[in-house]
Amino acid sequence: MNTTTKIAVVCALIVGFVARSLFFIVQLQNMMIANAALRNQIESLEQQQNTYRESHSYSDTEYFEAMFTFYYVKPHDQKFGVYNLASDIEGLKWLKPYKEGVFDCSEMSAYLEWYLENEGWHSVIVTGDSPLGSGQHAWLLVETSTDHYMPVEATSLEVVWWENPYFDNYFKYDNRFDTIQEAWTFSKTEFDWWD
Ligand SMILES: [Ca+2]
Repeated sequence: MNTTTKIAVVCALIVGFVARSLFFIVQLQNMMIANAALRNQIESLEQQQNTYRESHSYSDTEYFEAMFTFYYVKPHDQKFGVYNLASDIEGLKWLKPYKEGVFDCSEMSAYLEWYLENEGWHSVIVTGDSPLGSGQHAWLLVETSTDHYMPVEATSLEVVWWENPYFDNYFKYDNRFDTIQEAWTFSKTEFDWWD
């Protein structure tokens, strides 16, 4: 290899090295630009998230949907029959004691409504003057044949039978709640048996 050729080779190597270095510098710059853009995007998303958190308050509907999504897990078939109902209630006992204002007729009714619904009984919570004339009360009406209901006393876990002298009074009430959502909308503290 003569001198001229050697110089040409060295020059070619130098040019190649410089070109490659320039390529890496450009690539590095591009990466840095992309990185900065990504960081800006993350910051912007974080700001959006913070703004959403600060400004967003859940509506009752959203809260209900989240809270009660799995509250009712009903069997496919509805149960009927007064004696079947009595049989399903028989043997149930309250493990939590009755406590006025904490776990009383309204919480017990709400709990029993939940239990019976999930056992296949269409049940509604009703409230009003006590059928026995002793102040305010809550109890259940359970559909035992189509559009016919039997009263159930949640506090004593008993069906109220036809011969009960106050039987008719059990169908006189002020409020009727088909679901816990309805009851909870009416009062946040009366029917919250889980709290
Ligand atoms: Ca119900």
